[in-house]
Amino acid sequence: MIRYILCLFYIFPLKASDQNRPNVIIIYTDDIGYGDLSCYGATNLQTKNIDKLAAEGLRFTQAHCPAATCTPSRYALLTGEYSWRKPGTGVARGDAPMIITPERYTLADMFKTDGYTTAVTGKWHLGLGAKDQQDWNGLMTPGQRDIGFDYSYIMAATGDRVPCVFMENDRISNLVPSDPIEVSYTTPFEGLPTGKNNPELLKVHPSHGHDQAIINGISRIGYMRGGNKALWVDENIADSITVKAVKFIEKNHTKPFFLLFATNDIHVPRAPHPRFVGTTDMGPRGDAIVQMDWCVGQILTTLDKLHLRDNTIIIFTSDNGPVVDDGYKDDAVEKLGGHTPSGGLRGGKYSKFEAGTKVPFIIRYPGKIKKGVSHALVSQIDMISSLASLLKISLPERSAPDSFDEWKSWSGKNTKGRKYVIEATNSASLSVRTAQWKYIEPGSNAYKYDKYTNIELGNDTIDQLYDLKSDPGETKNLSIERPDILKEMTTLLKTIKESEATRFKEK
Ligand code: NG6
Ligand code: CA
Repeated sequence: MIRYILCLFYIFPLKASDQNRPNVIIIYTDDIGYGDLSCYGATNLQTKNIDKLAAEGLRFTQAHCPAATCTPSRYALLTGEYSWRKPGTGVARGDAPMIITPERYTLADMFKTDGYTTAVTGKWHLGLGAKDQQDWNGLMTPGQRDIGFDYSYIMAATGDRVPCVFMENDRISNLVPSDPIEVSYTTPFEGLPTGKNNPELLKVHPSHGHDQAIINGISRIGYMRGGNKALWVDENIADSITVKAVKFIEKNHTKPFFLLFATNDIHVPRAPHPRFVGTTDMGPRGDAIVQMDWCVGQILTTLDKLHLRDNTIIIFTSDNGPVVDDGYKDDAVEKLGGHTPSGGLRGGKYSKFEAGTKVPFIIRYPGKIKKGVSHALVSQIDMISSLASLLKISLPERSAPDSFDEWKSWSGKNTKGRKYVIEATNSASLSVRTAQWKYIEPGSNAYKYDKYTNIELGNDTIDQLYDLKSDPGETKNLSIERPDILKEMTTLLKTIKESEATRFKEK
């Protein structure tokens, strides 16, 4: 008998701390700007669940995502490597192959190898399957389960890109074999209407792009045919991914779990469920924010119900800064009504200015981290190393090359944070900021404003240097006046760019 028990311990070694290891939930929202939530100053709408999270946790005022668009931010979040070191991490098409390859160590691997059960639900947008070998009607590998997730229920790319289907554990959910799906980003399918040719079929019209396949009366980027039973209903996306997240928590609540809950809100097309329509005076963009807040509420309620509140770390943040008109005529501009999505920062999504990457960031870990507000400079690039440090996990050699252990800042013990944060966009030139200074590298200025959204991109042929302490809106370029600081910042950026890694010394 004793031998049998010892044997069991050998097969399932229990960590001394097993019972106490916290669950971790990252709520990764889409296109939520620094000023979009009431706990960050918005007054035209109320985000009561996120406000509760902020009141019970630590709310950061100087937090950054790694890049000003989705795919590169998500790449950096999951790998701990800056996206600009890795070509091919720009905004991915809906039929892009998997960008993070299986041999790569990821945030999910970190949890999984430490005995956590891991899941991702919601927006993916990091590619799927192998190049030129994608099988939309079969098993799509490599997928999330090859990079450390035990369970996945995802949208392949974005709401505005085909295929408009959910994938559960690497297969299209609800696909009927007699109605296979086909996807193309180059050629329309003969006989099928498009947004361009059949605007009369649309319930929302594009303002730019988004005029290809029509699904649910909304035209998208890319063409698709078939898979009719599997198509998502836009108004139900938030419910679908939340239900799957809640089920995952309920099913796995007796052992430590990690959940990446990646909302579709508030990316375009914004089509909130009818019960949220009109909850703000701001049209679909405002209503989508309230819907996203409701999703957060569902997660909080589930934790309370299962008595997991105290032993679960929740990190709430966004993948990039805000955009108002991102391609559909959805009244977002007309009904803004004085709301400032960027919270007064310059630029927005796509931009090198602060609104591109400075985002809401809230951590709740009841009783374990300080409640209140932190002005420490933090970045999502540090997710892997900071959580590894908290959980006492040693990272494999040469993994997460740019991710620092900032748990002391994330838990409120260190009020300064990182020495610097790198901000990336879709262009080659980068920005670096410290607590006080922001430097934007010169590059092409062919586009001062994004040609679709009219967002100021921060592109220029000259050096830009701003004093964020006295000039958070980046209005006065001090590159000529302060050659000393300019030198410091250019040297810092050069060193980081020339190295292969910042966490460890490359060999
Ligand atoms: C742009 C799309 C925009 C959005 C963005 C990706 C056009 C004209 N614009 O190319 O609508 O989909 O890509 O957003 O097609 S992200 O948040 O996923 O990075
Ligand atoms: Ca985004």
